[in-house]
Amino acid sequence: MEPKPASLTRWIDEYHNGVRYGLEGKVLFNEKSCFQQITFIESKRYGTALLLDGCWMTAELQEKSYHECLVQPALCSAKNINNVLIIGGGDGGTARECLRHAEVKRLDLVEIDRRVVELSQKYLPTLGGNAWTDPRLHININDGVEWVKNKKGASYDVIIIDSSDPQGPAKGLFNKLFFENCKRILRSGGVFATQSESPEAFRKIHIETIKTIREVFDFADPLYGSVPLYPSGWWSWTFAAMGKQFYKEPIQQRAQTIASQCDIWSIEWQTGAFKSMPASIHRELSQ
Ligand code: SPD
Repeated sequence: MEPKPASLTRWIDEYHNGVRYGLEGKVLFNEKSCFQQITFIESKRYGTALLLDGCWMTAELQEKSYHECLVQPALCSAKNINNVLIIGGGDGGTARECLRHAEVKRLDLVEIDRRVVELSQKYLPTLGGNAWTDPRLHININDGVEWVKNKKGASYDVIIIDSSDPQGPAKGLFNKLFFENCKRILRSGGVFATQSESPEAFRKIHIETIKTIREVFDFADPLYGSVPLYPSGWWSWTFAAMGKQFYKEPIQQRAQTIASQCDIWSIEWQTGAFKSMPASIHRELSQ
């Protein structure tokens, strides 16, 4: 194959704590929205990828290692999944995973930055796929913190927080008041899910997030997986519920219809991922 001219491709990196995480590629689009710097790149290894404020969010050829792990433990285990809420998730990947379930009747997606939705539809169309035209999807360009604050109680069966790191527009999605409002609007038998950062690269935030969610819900547990694009490549998602750990008991029939088309998620994978908490984090959470 002919080598590409050097001017077209270069290393594009996220810098974090003295380490850089990069892809070889070229910038397709770059814009400063009202909220953040939005960049799409074309990479050799993972196809089109999105950065917000210089941090990797997703890439078309590895997004499933994030979106399946955030969505399926919750959607396969909540008592009902009629009404689902996503906060963030403007690239559409989380919505697509939710709408694979025929039982979902309504999906509210609340994204603060309209441009992330518009540009993801243009540059990353495979992420949202058919979700963008699914009549069950209702896109609300709004602040997720305000949305959960203003919502009446018992509104959703599943609440999913698909945020960026806790700075800029996502800062308010990691605090106790926000989690309390999520609990207030979650129906009985419901499951709350959030991305909870890396146990290595964002260790302090990771531990604080789990501790705070545990102060609010009866049960909260992280599961661990791998998202090669993100700092350290080692990532976590935390699930919470009232009454019992619904998220640890997937409903077989629901799970079976989904699992055959998953890249990562399966009941077996999930069981192992919930058991893979690093020993030192286990000790710290027990203090
Ligand atoms: N450090 C990056 C964390 C980003 C998690 N959310 C990604 C959004 C993908 N839908």
